[in-house]
Formats: sequence, structure tokens, C-alpha cells
Amino acid sequence: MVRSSVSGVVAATTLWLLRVGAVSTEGDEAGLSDPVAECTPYGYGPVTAALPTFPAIWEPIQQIFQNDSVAFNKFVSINSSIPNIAPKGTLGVPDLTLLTTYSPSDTDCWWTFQQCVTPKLSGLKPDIADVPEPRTLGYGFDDGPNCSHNAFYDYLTQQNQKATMFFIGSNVMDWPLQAQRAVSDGHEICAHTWSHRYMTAFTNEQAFGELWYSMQAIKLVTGYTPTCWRPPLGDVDDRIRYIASQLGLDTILWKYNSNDWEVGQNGVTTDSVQQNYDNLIAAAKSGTFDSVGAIILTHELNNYTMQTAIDNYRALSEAFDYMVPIAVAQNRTEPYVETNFTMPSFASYIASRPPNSSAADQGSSSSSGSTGGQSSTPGNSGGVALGLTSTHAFSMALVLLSVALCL
Ligand SMILES: *[C@@H]1O[C@H](CO)[C@@H](O)[C@H](O)[C@H]1NC(C)=O
Ligand SMILES: *[C@@H]1O[C@H](CO)[C@@H](O)[C@H](O)[C@H]1NC(C)=O
Ligand SMILES: *[C@@H]1O[C@H](CO)[C@@H](O)[C@H](O)[C@H]1NC(C)=O
Ligand SMILES: *[C@@H]1O[C@H](CO)[C@@H](O)[C@H](O)[C@H]1NC(C)=O
Ligand SMILES: *[C@@H]1O[C@H](CO)[C@@H](O)[C@H](O)[C@H]1NC(C)=O
Ligand SMILES: *[C@@H]1O[C@H](CO)[C@@H](O)[C@H](O)[C@H]1NC(C)=O
Ligand SMILES: CC(=O)N[C@H]1CO[C@H](CO)[C@@H](O)[C@@H]1O
Repeated sequence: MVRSSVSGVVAATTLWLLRVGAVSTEGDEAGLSDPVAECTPYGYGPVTAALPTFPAIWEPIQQIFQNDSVAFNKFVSINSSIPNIAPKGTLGVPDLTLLTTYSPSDTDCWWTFQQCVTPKLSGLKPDIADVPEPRTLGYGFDDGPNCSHNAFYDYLTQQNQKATMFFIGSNVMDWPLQAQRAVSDGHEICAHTWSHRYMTAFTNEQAFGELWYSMQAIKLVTGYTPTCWRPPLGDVDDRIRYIASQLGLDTILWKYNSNDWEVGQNGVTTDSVQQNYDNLIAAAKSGTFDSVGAIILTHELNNYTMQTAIDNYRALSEAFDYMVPIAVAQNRTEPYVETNFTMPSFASYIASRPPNSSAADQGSSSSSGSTGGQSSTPGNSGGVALGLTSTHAFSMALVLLSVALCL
């Protein structure tokens, strides 16, 4: 009885999918080139099935439900050790008047106050706000996955360029196939919270939930659990860093802000954004990063931010010797909790991409990879690159298989 009603639903769903031509695989979604089609919602079985166990999409997290015993028990296990620092606002909305009354000695290492990245609380790792390799740019994008990102991801693939994608949990639930494309293309995924609010303006339990459920969304959809996160608007203090560290997350900030997300607000214009890119490019050319590299803040937010990244790519790649995902800059070759996914070390990554200044013919070298973005590392590091590629292929095959079984 149950079985036949289930198969009735399955048949109806299948018919509906066929009728509207909705995509159901990562490859189908990645093949779309019309932004309207890319942004047409599709049902994705594993997400639909899991929705009752997740908080409301795009809502700031109010509490962890006790019936989510894994999350609840984990929170209870760290609750009493969280540093006693008061929330700086309510439910993700900051109380910015605190900036005027806050201790000038910055006892909480509150980034929003004076961009502190070296925690005051002992035992916490410093935030990653630049990359150790000289003349290198840590390259990443916040706020994705954006439904209409194919032109942008196609461009990165053509350049054989990988990046770090800081994904919002709610966007991952809305656009799971787009999130899968990031893994398939060889990018690194870090968490960017569930609802993209000011993290210091949450209680301990809420802040925990914002991190936890964004990690679970990424795990659900890609199969991998991130080990890094970036606070929305940079808003972090030692209380939030501690909670993140207990979830195994490194905190990643930046030192150069393109402000691309802010065009049309607070006096930010397309010209001022271009000036920010130009300033970074000029700084790189004048030797500012000759001993320590940089991290730039840019966004996978909308057509403008993605197109601006494309428009500045060539100049950035001429100004820096290397542009790499953050994990690559850190030699974090196993960037997820699951150890069956590898990224190249810095040495392996750059072996496939000589510095532009010394490349005789960069144009042909960047297009010589016969399989585009998936081909990466030649020579003695080929094992790493092959492992990466076949792991991707295998994980996508598993995803396809499980989708097929669901249907
Ligand atoms: C868990 O509890 C919440 C609040 O009581 C409820 O809304 C939700 O449906 C429950 N979820 C499951 C999976 O039982
Ligand atoms: C966490 O600890 C606080 C006191 O520090 C307590 O009031 C709260 O009930 C605890 N929360 C949970 C879920 O145990
Ligand atoms: C994604 O980008 C498109 C194109 O610019 C934009 O219309 C849309 O609002 C973006 N989606 C989100 C969730 O920001
Ligand atoms: C932005 O939109 C224009 C006009 O529709 C399109 O040609 C371009 O490819 C888009 N850029 C990106 C990165 O999506
Ligand atoms: C990465 O590994 C290279 C050696 O291949 C080393 O020179 C570099 O210091 C390492 N970087 C970090 C951040 O560990
Ligand atoms: C990676 O390992 C996890 C378990 O840690 C497993 O569920 C998953 O299927 C593995 N993925 C691949 C592609 O081997
Ligand atoms: C891919 C890339 O950025 N290539 C550039 C390498 O540098 C030369 C000279 O500076 C440029 O002409 C290429 O466009």
C-alpha cells in the first residue's frame, strides 16, 4: 500500500520533471547557459527529504531543537566552556552603538571594532587573513552558490583556476546542484553560516546553530564537511571563534575588500569597487606582497560581482605570481573532515601553473589541459591530481546513483 502510493508519487514527480524539463543532476545544471533557466527552482530529493530536520531557510537560527540530538548533545558538551562574552546584538542584528562604548583594548578581539585577527583568548588559532606564500593571492568568493553562476564557473574552469567558495547554508539548500558543481570543478568549500547575519549578535546556542547547520547542508549536498568558515561581514570575536574551533572550523578573514557586494549602498559605486581592485593590483606590482601574500574579499553574489571578478582576473593574474584557494596556500591537502578528498599542496598546484611573469606563452599553457579545469597537476604530483579527479568523478557517480535510486 505504502509502496504503491510512493511509486505513484514517484511517477507523478518524474512526469512533472519531464514535462517542465527541470534539471536533476549537477551535470545538467552546469550545462545551462540561460540565467533564467539556471535560476528556475528544481526539487532535489535528498534536500526535500531532509528539510524537516533543518531550520527554516534564510531565517536566523533561534535555537537547536532537542529532537536534533546530535546537534543538541554537541552543543551541550561545549556549552560550559564557551568564553563568557555577551552577545553584541540580538538574533543576528548587531547593536553597533556598542562600537562607541566597547573597551579600546579590544578584550574580545572583535573584528568589527578594529579588524583584530589575533585572538586574546589563549588556545585559539589566529584567523587566516593573508597567505604565507609571497606574491600569492588567496582567491575566494563569498555568499554562493548563486543560481546563475555557470558563466562565472565556466570562466574559472577555462583559466584552470580554483578558488575557495564560502557557501551560505540556505543557498546550498536552495541550489544544491550549483553547490555540487563547486566540488566537481575542484574548488574548495568553506561555510559562511546558515542565514548570513552578524555572528556576534547571536547567543551561544544560535551561533552554534548557524555554523552547525551550514556545515550539515554542505555535507548533505556534497558529501563533505567543511573545516573552515568565514564570518559574514567579518563579524567575529573570541566567543564565536571558540564555538567555531569546537566545530573544527578555522576562521578565514581577508585584508583586501573589493566591496563589490555593497554597490549602491553606503556610497559604494562600481567605480569605487574598480578602484579597490586597482589598488590591490598596484600594491602587488609595487612589491607589497613580496614576503607575505594577500587575501581579497569578493563575492559570488550576482551578475555584477561575478562579472567584475572575470573582468579583473587577467590583471590580478599578471600582478601576482600565483592565485590559489586558501587550502592550497595552507598546504591543507585534506580540506574536509572526510579524508577521501584531496586538494593539491601549494607546490603541486603551482607546478601546473608557472608564474605568469616567467611563462613564455601563458595563453597556450592555460588551454593545454585537455580536460579543462579537471586536469591539473603534471609530473611527480600527478598522483594527487589524479586522486582528486577520480574522487570527484566517483562522488558524482554516487550522487547520480542515489538520485536515480530515489526516483
Ligand atoms: C523537532 O522539534 C521541533 C520543535 O518542537 C518541531 O517543529 C520539528 O518538527 C521536530 N522535528 C522532527 C524531525 O521531529
Ligand atoms: C548553556 O549554559 C547556560 C549557562 O552557562 C545555561 O543557561 C543554558 O541552559 C545551557 N544551555 C544548554 C542547552 O544546556
Ligand atoms: C544570483 O544572481 C542573480 C543574477 O544577478 C540575481 O538576480 C539573484 O538575486 C542572485 N541570487 C541571490 C540569492 O542572491
Ligand atoms: C552578466 O550578464 C550579461 C548580460 O546578460 C552576460 O552576458 C554575462 O555573461 C553575465 N556575466 C556573468 C558572470 O554571469
Ligand atoms: C607549504 O609547503 C611548502 C613546501 O612544499 C613550504 O615551503 C611552505 O612553507 C608550506 N606552507 C605552509 C603554509 O605550510
Ligand atoms: C568518502 O568517505 C565517506 C565516509 O567518510 C563516504 O560516505 C563517502 O562515500 C566517501 N566518498 C567517496 C567519493 O569515496
Ligand atoms: C593568463 C594571463 O594572465 N596571462 C598574462 C601573462 O602576462 C602577460 C604579460 O604580462 C600577459 O600579456 C598575459 O595576458
